[in-house]
Amino acid sequence: MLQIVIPAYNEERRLPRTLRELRRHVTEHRGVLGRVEVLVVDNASTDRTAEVARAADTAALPVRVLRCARRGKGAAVRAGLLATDADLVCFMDADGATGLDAIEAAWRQMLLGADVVIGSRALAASETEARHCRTRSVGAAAYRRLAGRLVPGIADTQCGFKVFRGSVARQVARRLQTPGFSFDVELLVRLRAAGAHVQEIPVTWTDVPGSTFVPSRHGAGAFAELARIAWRCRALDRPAPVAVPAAAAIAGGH
Ligand SMILES: Nc1nc2c(ncn2[C@@H]2O[C@H](COP(=O)(O)OP(=O)(O)OP(=O)(O)O)[C@@H](O)[C@H]2O)c(=O)[nH]1
Ligand SMILES: [Mg+2]
Repeated sequence: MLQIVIPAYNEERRLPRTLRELRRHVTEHRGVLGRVEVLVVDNASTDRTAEVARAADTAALPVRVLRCARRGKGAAVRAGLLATDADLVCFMDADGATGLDAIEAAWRQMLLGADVVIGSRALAASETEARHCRTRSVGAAAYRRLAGRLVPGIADTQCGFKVFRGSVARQVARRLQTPGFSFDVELLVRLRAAGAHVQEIPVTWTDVPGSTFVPSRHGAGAFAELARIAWRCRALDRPAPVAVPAAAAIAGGH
């Protein structure tokens, strides 16, 4: 069974289409994926996020809604991963920005021995359609440089699509402390330190309007979280960087 965690904050507009597409995709790939279940993690949404999620609950794709008392994407993903019990778990964003073929691609990598497969918008074969403003692009480049020092060799730490062996996800989620958007970096630092085999795969990524990441509101916090992660994880061993083709690292991240 595959359990998919979707953190959702005020996603009444974007979530229904994502769940519809997911249901269609899962139905088409039932033979490979087997049973699939969605856990939507909502915290303090002020719109109808929980209602639209419950309305999408079907036999073809069961959808459960979890509440998370702590605010932030990181806190929500952590709560979602800890609520899983499947052998294969994943998290993805409510906006459906990552093409769903990544699920089968990730599954193939798991069969080849990966413990964790992370979507990347920064590999040569990634297809991305970025439409971020200039301020955000400059901020994203600086962020990538700093994040890259914490997890060398990973081209895109921030893509909202990551797949795990269930036991690995739950083990690392227990330790996660970053509540905001930088939690992916802490996750990757801890996975590295635990010796997990992390494989980055190219994804197709489409910018979906309505982002909950507002650079003026969340940008500074994301950088501050990186500093805290560096401090907290300073004692963890960092195994050798994974090999990523040099020409591949071109974009990605906040
Ligand atoms: N539960 C919960 N989910 C959140 C919170 N903040 C963001 N999210 C979710 O995190 C996911 C990613 O957020 P997006 O709004 O797509 O932002 P992003 O992908 O980081 O940035 P873009 O590149 O602009 O899409 C979405 O599913 C959001 O609903 C939060 O505080 N709580
Ligand atoms: Mg997004």
